Amino acid sequence: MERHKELLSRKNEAIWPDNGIFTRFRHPVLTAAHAPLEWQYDFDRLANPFLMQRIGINATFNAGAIKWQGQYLLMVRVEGTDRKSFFAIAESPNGVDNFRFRKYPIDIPRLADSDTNVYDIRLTQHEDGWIYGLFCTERRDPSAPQSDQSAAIAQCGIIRTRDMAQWERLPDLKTNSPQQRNVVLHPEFVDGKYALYTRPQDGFIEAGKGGGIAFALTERMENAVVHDECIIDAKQYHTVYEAKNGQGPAPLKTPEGWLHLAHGVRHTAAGLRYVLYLFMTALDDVSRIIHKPGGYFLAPEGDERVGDVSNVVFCNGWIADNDGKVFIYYASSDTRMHVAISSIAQLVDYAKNTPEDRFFSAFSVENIQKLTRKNERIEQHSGARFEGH
Ligand code: M1P
Repeated sequence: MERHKELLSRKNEAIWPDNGIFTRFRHPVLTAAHAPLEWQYDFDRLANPFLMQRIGINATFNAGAIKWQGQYLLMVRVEGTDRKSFFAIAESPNGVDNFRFRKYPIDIPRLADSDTNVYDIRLTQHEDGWIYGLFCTERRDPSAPQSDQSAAIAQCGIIRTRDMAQWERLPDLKTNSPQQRNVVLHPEFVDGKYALYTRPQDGFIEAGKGGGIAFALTERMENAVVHDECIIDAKQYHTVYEAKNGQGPAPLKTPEGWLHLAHGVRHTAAGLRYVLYLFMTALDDVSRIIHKPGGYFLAPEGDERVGDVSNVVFCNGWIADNDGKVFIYYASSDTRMHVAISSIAQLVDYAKNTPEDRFFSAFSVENIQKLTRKNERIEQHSGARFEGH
């Protein structure tokens, strides 16, 4: 208990120098070891003479995020040793350390067709007054033969709340896609409708022909139905999102457009590699991309590279403070949660001024030549080597 208390109150520290785009922090903000001991141990001496762990927590990752009553709230995907994920809220006063789980995990109301597993919630404070949580609900594929015990169907589950305590379950989103993950609700109405980013996919793992981040509209969130999904950001050969991609958290509004964080997946000899990338859409058309830097924004580094599913970073929660600071909550390797801090000004600058991917090595060389020549001119002009930096 003493060690647990120490871990929960450990101060986090920024890692310097950073890359000018965001600042990473020394320690993960949440790990399996942060889970309340009351969830894991029976403290009745007679019933548990060995002080044996009765329920194991395997990982805490892929958290939705929201600023709520002055606290930084993460709605965390907690995975038990039984492989089942559930959601639990952890709160911090400063967003970088001292996260503490609420006493009980969230009891998501069940539908008639129970979810086998729930994960990766995206929280959206919508202008209709509700806070929505869109998450992945997974069930065994009913058409799979008995011999296949891993075929699953993923779809989008929907809950909503007004107080981050009581949750109402709505029917799952209906789309024409056989599988659906990474569905995110846009915070504002578009043409009087609810706007969604979806990720239609053919198989449970493979995006197939439906691959890409899509945009779709639904008249209502109660019995939400989407008829058309229009791909706005397709997977593409020899990019960091060549195998599949998915919208991260709900986009952030800025005076120059909407900031989107997404994950991109590519194949490697060591398996799939997940990185984060960023793009912006127009204020007058949230489905039109106006800036898209080439390459990744954030990729797994150091210890982040290793975990239950190695070489993965995933983000489905960020918080923009009123002073423009942005807290990016990302998970590494399906195991633990981290924070990186940036700002609206930095992210917009990054989106507008990072060279786009022009899909050929020769163009990448051209970009480097252009920048180096520019720096040469600056150096000749000032006679000094970038002293201000
Ligand atoms: O294991 C990496 C990620 O794989 C899935 O993401 P996607 O749907 O884009 O393939 C999800 O299961 C996610 O939870 C997981 O982190």
